Amino acid sequence: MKYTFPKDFWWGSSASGPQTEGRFTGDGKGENIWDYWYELEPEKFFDQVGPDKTSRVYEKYQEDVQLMKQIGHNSFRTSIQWSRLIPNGTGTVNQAAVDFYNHYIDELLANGIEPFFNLYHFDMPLALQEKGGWTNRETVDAYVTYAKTCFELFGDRVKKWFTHNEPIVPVEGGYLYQFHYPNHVIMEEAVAVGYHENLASAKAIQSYHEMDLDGEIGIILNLTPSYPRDENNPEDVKAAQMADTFFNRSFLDPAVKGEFPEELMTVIKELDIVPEIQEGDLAIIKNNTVDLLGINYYQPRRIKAKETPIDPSHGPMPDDYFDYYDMPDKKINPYRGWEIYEKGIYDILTNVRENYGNIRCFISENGMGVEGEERYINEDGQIDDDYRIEFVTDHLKYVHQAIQEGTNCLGYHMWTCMDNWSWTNAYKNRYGFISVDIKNEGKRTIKKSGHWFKTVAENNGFID
Ligand code: BGP
Repeated sequence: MKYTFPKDFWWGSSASGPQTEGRFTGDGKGENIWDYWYELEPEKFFDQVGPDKTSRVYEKYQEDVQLMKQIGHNSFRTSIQWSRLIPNGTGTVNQAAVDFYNHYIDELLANGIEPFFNLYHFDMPLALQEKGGWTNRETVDAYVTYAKTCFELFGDRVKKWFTHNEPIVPVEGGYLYQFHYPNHVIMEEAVAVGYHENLASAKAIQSYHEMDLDGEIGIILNLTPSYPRDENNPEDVKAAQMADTFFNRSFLDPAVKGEFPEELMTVIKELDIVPEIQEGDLAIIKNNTVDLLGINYYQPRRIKAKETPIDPSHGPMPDDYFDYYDMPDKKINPYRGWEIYEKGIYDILTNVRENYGNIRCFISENGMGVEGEERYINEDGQIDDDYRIEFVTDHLKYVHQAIQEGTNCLGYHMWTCMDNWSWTNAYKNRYGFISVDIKNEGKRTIKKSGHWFKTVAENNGFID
């Protein structure tokens, strides 16, 4: 069957500043929480590879843009590193960073690749984290100033902006489940972080629209769908709805509808952990919803009613309201430990169509991290990653189906272009269309999937 996508579909990939740029003498970048955590506990990072050693895009961006072009990209997303542009989070702008992002943007445009820029990808400047990071309302003001600086500097050429990538992840990682600095387990702080991220997003959207820059601004959310163990068991269904409320609707509802879910407000009121909501905040959130929604999808969330006792060693947690369900016989990516469930992407797109006004959206991340890919190197030195081609094909079929049914989905960006630094997993699992040999000055080689993606982009679809 032939799968053809809408005209001008965005074919490309996504990445982030902290995972790709690296640090270089004289680049003027300030410290962020990743630089700092790595200094404190390098052993927490796979093979002790830290954020300074990422894929060297800071010096290789020209070569990279050529490679993107070779694999058929018409668009590409990355993020500005706040701590590169404004090393202390507030105050002086780093001219070397302005030059770098200007050159990078110009290079993309000159090669027919539309730059999509995100403002925040898990990378809080250390100076602001020392004052509480997103738990502190002052960070919202600092972020809005940073956002406006970016719009002023680059908004003449960048026409697709995003306020956050996966803003639930700093909530989960930093304040509930200990996989981001500062590794607290305090739900009251987690709620404040989520609230301030939402408010910061709405305020940045407001500023962007006021500047009348002839582009659009959205947010990128990981809309991991929650499936109950048994659809006919009301307790399982309720538990799945709670997980959905905590992890998806806490950002999706304010971003698209301008309001927090009632179920979420009820729970945080019961727990007495409502953040400080100042006069006018809710009106700002209501009146400044997104123009465009980026959807990251990797895996589903399988949920059952709470069966295990609540852990008394800490205060309340979202998972006091549900348990994870280990579904037998699921398809799994063993390297990342994530279930592969292709239809999840269709379910998200359908939900967005039916319940979120069919807002303009696109798949902003989807992909498969595999360890030890060098064992698939063929005699020409290319990695034959047929599993990745299969993964993308199977997901694209469901994206196609959702579009046929009317979903306003405008593109597909794979995570990622070049293999990059995956936080504490560093370079363990590789996601790219292009391999990066970190032991050999970051040498790039296009994988089989990269060549395949070019044909998909050129044909605006594929036959299968
Ligand atoms: C997403 C993030 C990316 C990227 C990807 C892969 O959640 O937006 O930054 O890292 O996941 O996941 P991981 O790096 O955890 O393997």
